[in-house]
Amino acid sequence: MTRILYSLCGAGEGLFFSPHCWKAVMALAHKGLDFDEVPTTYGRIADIGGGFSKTVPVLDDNGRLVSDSFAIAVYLEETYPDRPSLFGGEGGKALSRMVEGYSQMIIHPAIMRMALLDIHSILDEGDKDYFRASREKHLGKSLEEFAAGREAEKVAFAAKLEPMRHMLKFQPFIGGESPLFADYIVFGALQWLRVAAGLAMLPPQDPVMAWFERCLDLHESRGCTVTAA
Ligand SMILES: N[C@@H](CCC(=O)N[C@@H](CS)C(=O)NCC(=O)O)C(=O)O
Repeated sequence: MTRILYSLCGAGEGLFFSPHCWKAVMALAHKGLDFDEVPTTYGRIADIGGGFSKTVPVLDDNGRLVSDSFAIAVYLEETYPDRPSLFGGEGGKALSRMVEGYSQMIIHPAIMRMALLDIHSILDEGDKDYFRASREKHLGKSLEEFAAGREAEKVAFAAKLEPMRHMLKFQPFIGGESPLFADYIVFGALQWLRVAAGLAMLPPQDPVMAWFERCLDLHESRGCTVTAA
């Protein structure tokens, strides 16, 4: 039995920084499944399974290929139902889509504004031109122009986590007393920021930081295997 997760890396093979790949890593760890995390640059994604996916993460579970972090979590839940649940039932799976929307539409764009140049700087040299060209085409401006608002975004960022602080008044994890995949969705976003640029824009006494530290401690401190910027 071989289980491989293809996971985006920067310069240095252990520099795993992708929010979506961290979701898949934490989902596999939550299920208690052994896997090899294969460092994959942007330039190597096309080599996985003969061009199976344009994006990582990609899970190869003994020959069965699955791409997309949420689809990987659903696959793991259905394939390994006797392992700890990632969703706590159908309602939890449905609610996790709301958390995915919050993370990708509110938190990710803010992280892009704060950390795009930092992300570019930690990439493998062979990826830098591709990243710049593809992101500048998508943004319609240079990385530097886009990053001009980074200091203002650092001030504005804490307010975007207010839904998390509201939730943390009632429970230690989005999943309740213990984490579920929904926690790993937001964790993946903040781990991306931590690895690329650090979390200095959030005060240490912020309840979100306490929750994030709890997530870093999970699954034999898997999240701490990559150091903060
Ligand atoms: N919806 C996908 C998004 C995956 C995704 O966008 N991955 C990025 C890395 S964080 C990627 O592989 N991008 C390839 C590229 O930009 O060429 C998921 O949740 O897995």
